Amino acid sequence: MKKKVLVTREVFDETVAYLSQHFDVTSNQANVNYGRDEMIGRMQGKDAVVITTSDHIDDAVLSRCPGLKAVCSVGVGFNHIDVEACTRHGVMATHTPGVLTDSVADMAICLTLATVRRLTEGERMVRARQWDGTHLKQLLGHDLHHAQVGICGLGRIGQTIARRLRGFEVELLYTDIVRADGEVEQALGATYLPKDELLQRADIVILILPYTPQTHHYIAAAELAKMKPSAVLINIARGSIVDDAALAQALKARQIWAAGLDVYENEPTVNPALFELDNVVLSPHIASATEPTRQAMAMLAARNCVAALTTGSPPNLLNPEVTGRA
Ligand code: 8YV
Repeated sequence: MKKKVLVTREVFDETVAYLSQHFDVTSNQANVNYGRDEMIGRMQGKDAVVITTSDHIDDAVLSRCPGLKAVCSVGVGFNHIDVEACTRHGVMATHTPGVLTDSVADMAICLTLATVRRLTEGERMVRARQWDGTHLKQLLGHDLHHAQVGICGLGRIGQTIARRLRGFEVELLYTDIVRADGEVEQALGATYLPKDELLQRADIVILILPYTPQTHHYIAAAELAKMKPSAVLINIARGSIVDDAALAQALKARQIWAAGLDVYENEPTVNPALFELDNVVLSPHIASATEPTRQAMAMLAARNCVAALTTGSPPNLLNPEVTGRA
């Protein structure tokens, strides 16, 4: 009997074809947005499920899917999976690190430039046919080159962003729960600062750290108050790392100069206060959204799934303490 696998969201045909070589696959190429109960219903009787960051896997879901052996997420972030609950239920949990690092780093630079150079404001003005020609003081922005840029989270993606920024001759600052090795700091030309000092000094603050109970509202009213009035905040990590309401207030009051967001507290719902503001760039969680990268992410998740249900020791396993019940 072929093992049964559910794919909860639309993936690439190649991904489904690859999985179908190994398993009896139920896919969702129509990309129907299953509600929670329907998703659980479809997961029942399956050996594994391939999910995205929009699917939440917790104890309640796992309790209703006793036969499940693996949860394979398409994405590097895993705050949508209760990994400890997976371990309690003997379910392997995997993610797809590495394959998206470069695309997400590119997007960090893209969002930073779009924000400091007010690109979307200008684009809106042109589209609204309100552009009446070039003026010397029109849409004046800030420079990325030679700025003091502070990266919060110097993991794989944070370090790749740092390398990208070298071309802009920035002064590179960083903070993280764990200080990087001296060689890494030297290679990147990055100066470690405690969080508050970084917030006080940076012209541009880029958030690229994992979302955990410890990083919930890592940036809230108190932190925004420490930042320069000319500062720019870029969030390319997870929405709830920033208190959106406090950010909207700080932007409205020009307590900080601008922000660029690719993620939001209650995605896809966006705090309506942000819509009223010109000094915020709003992108719809597309940091890894390039054809080759999303293809690679989907295939890596599929390979994790095949390994989980065959060898019981998939690469990219978030809970190695779970021995595979292949
Ligand atoms: C998602 C992401 O994968 O990888 C992550 O953690 O947030 C994105 O790349 C994407 O939203 C699809 O799930």
